[in-house]
Amino acid sequence: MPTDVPQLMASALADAQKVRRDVIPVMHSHRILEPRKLVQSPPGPCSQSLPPQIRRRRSIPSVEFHCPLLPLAPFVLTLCVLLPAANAQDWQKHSIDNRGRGADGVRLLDVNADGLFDIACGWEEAGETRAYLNPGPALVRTPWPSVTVGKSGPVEDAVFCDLDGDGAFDVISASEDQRIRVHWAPADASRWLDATSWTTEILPAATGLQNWMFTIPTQLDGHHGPDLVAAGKGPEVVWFEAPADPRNLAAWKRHLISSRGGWTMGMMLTELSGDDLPDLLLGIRRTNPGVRWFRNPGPGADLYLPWPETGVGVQGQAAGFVEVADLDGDGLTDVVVPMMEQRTLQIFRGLDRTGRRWQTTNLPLPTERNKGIAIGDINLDGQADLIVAHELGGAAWFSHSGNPHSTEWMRHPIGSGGKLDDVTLLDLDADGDLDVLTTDERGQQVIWFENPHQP
Ligand SMILES: [Ca+2]
Ligand SMILES: [Ca+2]
Ligand SMILES: [Ca+2]
Ligand SMILES: [Ca+2]
Repeated sequence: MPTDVPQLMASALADAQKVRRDVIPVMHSHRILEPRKLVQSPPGPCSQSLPPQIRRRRSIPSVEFHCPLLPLAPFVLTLCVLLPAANAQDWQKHSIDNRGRGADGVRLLDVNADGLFDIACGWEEAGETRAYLNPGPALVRTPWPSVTVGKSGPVEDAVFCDLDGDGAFDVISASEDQRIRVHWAPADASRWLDATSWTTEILPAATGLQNWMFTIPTQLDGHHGPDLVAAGKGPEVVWFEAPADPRNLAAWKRHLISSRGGWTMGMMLTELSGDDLPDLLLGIRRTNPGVRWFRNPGPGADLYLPWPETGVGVQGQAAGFVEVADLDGDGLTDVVVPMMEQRTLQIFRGLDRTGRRWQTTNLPLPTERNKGIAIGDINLDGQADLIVAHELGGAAWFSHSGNPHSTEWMRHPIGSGGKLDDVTLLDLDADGDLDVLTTDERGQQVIWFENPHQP
């Protein structure tokens, strides 16, 4: 019987993957995904590749999920609304991994089917990529069991996906040495936390084109295994088509989405054009800066054509990460983007289902270099709140007083210092409120802030 945490995790992982392989190979994807995202991304071993967005979106209108007292009476709702705003010192900071330098953003997926999101993280200065198994609420404040899955150069992004469909979740890293790497997980689940059992290979079709910032694994063409959408610090936005044998990385083919990319800060697949095909939304910092989306031209042969571009708001302004939600509950997607070189957070209200008409609100912020964004109900009042991470330190969340498309948002600091990346909201300690997961490249590295708004 295993006695320590890594052994327990490995044992649980082995059990979970045995179940997956023997009985229901892809059931874990469906269990975690919200139906809305399943529509956007066909089911497959990587279709839960956007868990932060799934979770955030799920969290917005679901008042009973975030405010358990709500069903009791409007009186209780009033109490929730009147709860005092939390102070920065109320948000306790915890470190998941403080060994090394340069933790640069997290991507989540439940890789061992225990219902808890696990983490992939690229360490840019250390030149390696690590994966973490969520130890559950009781141990979540201590360092998490982890494995270095491989060397990955000056890595900007790492994401889980079972790329070869063997039941073990692999990791794909995007790096500023003009390479995309696949870190193949051991098929033997009991060795998942053993670094020597992972192997790293380079995706030839990506090499030398430009520095890479992100990949999104997704089943794009409906053939073979999951494909990879990728963007970087250059004009090429592309997707890589998986061959019949995904392990044969030399056989992956590159297809152009657009030559109007740039220094990509934010990137997500989300349906914006009203045809149920996932479109690509980008926030670009330099080289063609701005917020824009590219319409998925598929299905069938049209998928291989360039994707038509639509600007969101005024172009030419340096954008940070991007996030979408139906902020006002009118059934239309809204887009929220922190601005890198302006003292604003831009809120774009979707005005129809074409993705072409947007109403812009510029929410004033204290400084420039606004970077990370997440949406969720932080204070459990049933209304969507925003959280913005600052590149030069600190994060704050914002609550509105009824109209999210006004500038009447109240700012609440969470912490200061460090160099933060994007932020992700999830209830890590299982106390009913959304905590804040992020990385601090210059501080305690992979960190989370504990939401003090306990129900
Ligand atoms: Ca898990
Ligand atoms: Ca695999
Ligand atoms: Ca709220
Ligand atoms: Ca919590």
